[in-house]
Amino acid sequence: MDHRKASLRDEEVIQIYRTMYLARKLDERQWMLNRTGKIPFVISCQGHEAAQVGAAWALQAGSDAVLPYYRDLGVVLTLGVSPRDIMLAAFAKAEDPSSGGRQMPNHFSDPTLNIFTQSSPTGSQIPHAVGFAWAFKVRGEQKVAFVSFGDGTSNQGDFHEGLNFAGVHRLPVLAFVENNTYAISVPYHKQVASKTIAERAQSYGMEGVLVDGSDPFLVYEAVKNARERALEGLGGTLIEARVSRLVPHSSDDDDRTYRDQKELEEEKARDALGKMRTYILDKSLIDDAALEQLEKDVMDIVNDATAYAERAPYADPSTVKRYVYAEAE
Ligand SMILES: Cc1ncc(C[n+]2csc(CCOP(=O)(O)OP(=O)(O)O)c2C)c(N)n1
Repeated sequence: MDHRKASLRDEEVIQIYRTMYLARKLDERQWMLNRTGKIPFVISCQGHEAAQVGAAWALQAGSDAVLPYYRDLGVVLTLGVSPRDIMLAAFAKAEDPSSGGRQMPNHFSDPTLNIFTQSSPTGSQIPHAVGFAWAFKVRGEQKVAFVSFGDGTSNQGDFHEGLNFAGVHRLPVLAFVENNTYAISVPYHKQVASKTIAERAQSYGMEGVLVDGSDPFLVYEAVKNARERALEGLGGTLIEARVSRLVPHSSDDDDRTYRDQKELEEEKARDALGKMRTYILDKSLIDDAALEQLEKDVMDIVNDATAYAERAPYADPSTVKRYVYAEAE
């Protein structure tokens, strides 16, 4: 889709590409750090960036409640989480703002940006988001709750209970499914009988929208429209973005045991990040030299975040009980 059809300015398109590129490079760096034994775990955004940045571009940072899931590096970077904060969590250092180095990486949280952490059981963030939306409605606040998750998670009880409640009460919830067609090793056709996840919205009395998650402008438009409907009191939307998972489920997984590598190579050839790079050059939104400089600047940021987090101190062992037990005043 042409970005002008989505009323996006040229400069915004460059920023969207930059954020997608930053997410990819931070993610790749984490795999290198994991394979060299420096960080314990990686769970990737690779292949989801276009959908994530496009979706978050339509949100009001610091006002809307955002309950992302572990792949949503592109969402949280768009909303203002810094690369240093991402790396501090990856290295489990004391200064990590999401948990002081205690939580698994990618359980993103930043209360100053209204980003609230998910719990590790997948889908538990959905009823939490519905609760936020209910509060917004009761208080008459012009805000929405955005919650994201994967296709496998749309089979959890929390999904059905949360969306049913949101539908009954016409709550301003944007439920965003990043459908990469795998739940670890289980392919879509073995977990969902319907053709799409979006069509499940009908049974909750909500709008359902299916969108190509490799096109950030389409995703932006879908989320923006859904947000406007929600603010008009017309209820929530279930948005399904079709994306690709370009790497194994996590750094503890070997996808060669269950995934057709030819299919994976085909998905890599259609990588949304490469498509976006071609788009901004073809539309002359940037020239080769400026794009090279932009990418070099991003790598400097990734290097800075890595060095900063690696040098940062671990939490003091005497604080081990902090955030687990209430502390005496
Ligand atoms: C309730 C629950 N069951 C199982 C798990 C283990 N688990 C972690 S991620 C995951 C797959 C989720 O797949 P999906 O929702 O499609 O998201 P994706 O990782 O593919 O983006 C599973 C089964 C969990 N964390 N919580």
